[in-house]
Amino acid sequence: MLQRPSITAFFPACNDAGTIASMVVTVTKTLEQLTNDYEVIVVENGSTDYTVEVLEALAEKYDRLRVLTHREPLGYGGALRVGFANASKELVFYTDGDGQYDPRELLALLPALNDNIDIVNGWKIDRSDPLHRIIIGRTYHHLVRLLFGFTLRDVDCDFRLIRREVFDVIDLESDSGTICLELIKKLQDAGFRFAEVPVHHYHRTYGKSQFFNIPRLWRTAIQLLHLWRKLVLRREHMHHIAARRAKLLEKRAESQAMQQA
Ligand SMILES: Nc1nc2c(ncn2[C@@H]2O[C@H](COP(=O)(O)OP(=O)(O)O)[C@@H](O)[C@H]2O)c(=O)[nH]1
Ligand SMILES: [Mg+2]
Repeated sequence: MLQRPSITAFFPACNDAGTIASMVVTVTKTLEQLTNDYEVIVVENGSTDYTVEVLEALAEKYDRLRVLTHREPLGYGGALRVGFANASKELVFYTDGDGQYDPRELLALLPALNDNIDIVNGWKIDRSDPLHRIIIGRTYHHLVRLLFGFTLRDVDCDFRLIRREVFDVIDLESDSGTICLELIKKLQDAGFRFAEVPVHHYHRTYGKSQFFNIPRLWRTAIQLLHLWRKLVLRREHMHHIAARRAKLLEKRAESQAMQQA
């Protein structure tokens, strides 16, 4: 396990007024147990409830909190990309702002991150969603596993700890929820190594899912096919990955040699 690493924690948030404050407070307390070099980021956009007011009040009290609000629609993928691009610490932890995961379980992710691991991915012990979502979720899981050749247990678990340097190797383009597939596929293809840790998943206590409506599901299906064509058939992302990964390994070897000297 890394000794007192520096950590960025971020949450995407859209209409999460009822949960975002407890997420920020809980993650701050958790990070304080792990390190004194941390920051918390909330990527907000499109909220029509009082999320923005809550975030403004929090930012006055928490000086490590950075609130990034965008006027233009980002989509879930766009919000994650903003989070990754603005993360400045060695490790990046993210989960959703809707309170369906418990940020304290970051304490379970960190010990799994050793020298041989680049990403610690959660897997949901028990999915707390309505039955029809669980059935559709399982079908989706098996379908994308087959289509993209995933080996992870739960690609769709938005509770992850990632070494920031992997973003020097892979670029992300998705605007929608398919970003998780893009992220895992590219990390897998770039040879990064995963550990998996069980995490709890809770029912929504506030607001409603941005994803789960028919037009959005339809759009997701189309985006999934596009992504498959790009990442599995064409594999264009592989062109730059090899060179960038070689550079990263060189950098790692150099810093290891420096530490030993
Ligand atoms: N900033 C931002 N956050 C989003 C967007 N879409 C979803 N989110 C946030 O991402 C999290 C997951 O979205 P949600 O609708 O709960 O997806 P579900 O949990 O799969 O039903 C929630 O905290 C949302 O507020 C978006 O377009 N922009
Ligand atoms: Mg959710």
